[in-house]
Amino acid sequence: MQRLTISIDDDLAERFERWSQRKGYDNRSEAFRDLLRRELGDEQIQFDPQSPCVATLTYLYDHHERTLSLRLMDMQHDHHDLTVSSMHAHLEHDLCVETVILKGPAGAVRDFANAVLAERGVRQGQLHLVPLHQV
Ligand code: NI
Repeated sequence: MQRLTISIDDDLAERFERWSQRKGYDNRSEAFRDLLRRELGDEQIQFDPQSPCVATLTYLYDHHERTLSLRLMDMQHDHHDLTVSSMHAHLEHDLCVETVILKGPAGAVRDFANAVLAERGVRQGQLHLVPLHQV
């Protein structure tokens, strides 16, 4: 463990203090370490396509779009190496929500998510990537 001494503006220090309180940290060092981990992890999965990650992909789709649910399932089978699990709920009469847990290299996970979201009948969706191995 290394000890870092940093100087920051008063305003920034106050914002950091308020942020860490809102987030429930009772230790500024742990709050700062988590900020640093998140930034470094985000940077890693953004710029290194081989970087291992887990992810959730959540999307809404039209239940009445013919063959869409079959196509989505085919895509998951074709990428069974990335697809850990999926959950489906019948949200409204015409609307389904699906969340897929993915695990693999960030680039492949992102490509799979983009392909799913680009399918006709898939409405808005979002991919949340979390770096898998970090200090
Ligand atoms: Ni459904």
